[in-house]
Amino acid sequence: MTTLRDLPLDESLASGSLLCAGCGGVLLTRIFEKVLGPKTVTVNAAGCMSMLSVFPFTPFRSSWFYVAMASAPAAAQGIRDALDILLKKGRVAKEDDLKVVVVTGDGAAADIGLQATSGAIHRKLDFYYLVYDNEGYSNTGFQASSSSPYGASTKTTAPTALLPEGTLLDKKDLFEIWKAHRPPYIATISPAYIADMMHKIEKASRFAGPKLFIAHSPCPPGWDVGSDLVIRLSKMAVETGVWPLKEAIDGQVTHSLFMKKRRPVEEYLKMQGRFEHLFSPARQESVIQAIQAKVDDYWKNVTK
Ligand SMILES: Cc1ncc(C[n+]2csc(CCOP(=O)(O)OP(=O)(O)O)c2C)c(N)n1
Ligand code: SF4
Ligand SMILES: [Mg+2]
Repeated sequence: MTTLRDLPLDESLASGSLLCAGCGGVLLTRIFEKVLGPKTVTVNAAGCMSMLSVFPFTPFRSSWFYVAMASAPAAAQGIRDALDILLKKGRVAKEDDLKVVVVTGDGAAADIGLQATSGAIHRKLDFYYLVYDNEGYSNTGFQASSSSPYGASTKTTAPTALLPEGTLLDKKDLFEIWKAHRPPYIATISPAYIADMMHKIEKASRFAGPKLFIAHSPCPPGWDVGSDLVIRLSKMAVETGVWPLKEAIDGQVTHSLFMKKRRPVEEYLKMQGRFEHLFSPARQESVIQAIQAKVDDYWKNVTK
């Protein structure tokens, strides 16, 4: 019998999942795994990506470890420590060593798992940390997370007559939170810029210690966007300046793409139903301008 494990990685991740067509998170996870190669152990915090492996099937070529939302970095520490002990005792050969990779959603990364993450970075744990940032609790019906952007409608911030704007809270800046811990490598990535992503993974692999990747990850049902528009939307996020592509090596930030001229953020917002209330039935000019101002404010100090 052919199982998903027998299929090449590409086919199995595309065909085997219970996940939605066009899921940005799946695309990112697939490429990430592919670039890192089979000698990895993936530690998966509860969320949509944990639906990829449903016993007895798994699309992963390598080991996969499912863990509670709050605890992925702690589990990664245990696995890294176990591998190091086995290597030291000669029970695992150096060439059989595994890269430890946390795959997590933004809810786990920015909310309930932040404490465990902070501890792991502080201890200089040698691991990769991939956040597929779909800006909400997608797996449970798209409630707001602290990574949901200002003005967005989610299950828990749906516009009402009293609060027509959607959420008025700003997206938590996970990049800066990580940077304050001084890890060797941090980057943002996008499914519309795969070469940039591959280049960054390769670069990160030269460093021992915590390595963060925050990925723009459109969620077609949560963001109310067509599955066929996901890559175009991710490109628009970069071209409007909403999603800066950057990296920080030992705290020094550089942008991989610096645009002299950015598109208006409105072009990005209008592609998604989660921002529809900003344009219909009446245009909420002050909210749209506030979103544009936040993006302009970010870029005004960027020189490299
Ligand atoms: C402590 C705890 N609370 C709630 C849940 C239910 N739960 C499972 S997945 C999930 C959403 C996680 O959001 P995120 O990390 O952003 O991943 P996504 O669902 O977006 O893939 C929730 C709330 C849980 N597993 N554990
Ligand atoms: S709900 Fe969103 S994040 Fe979850 S599988 Fe579907 S598209 Fe992906
Ligand atoms: Mg999420």
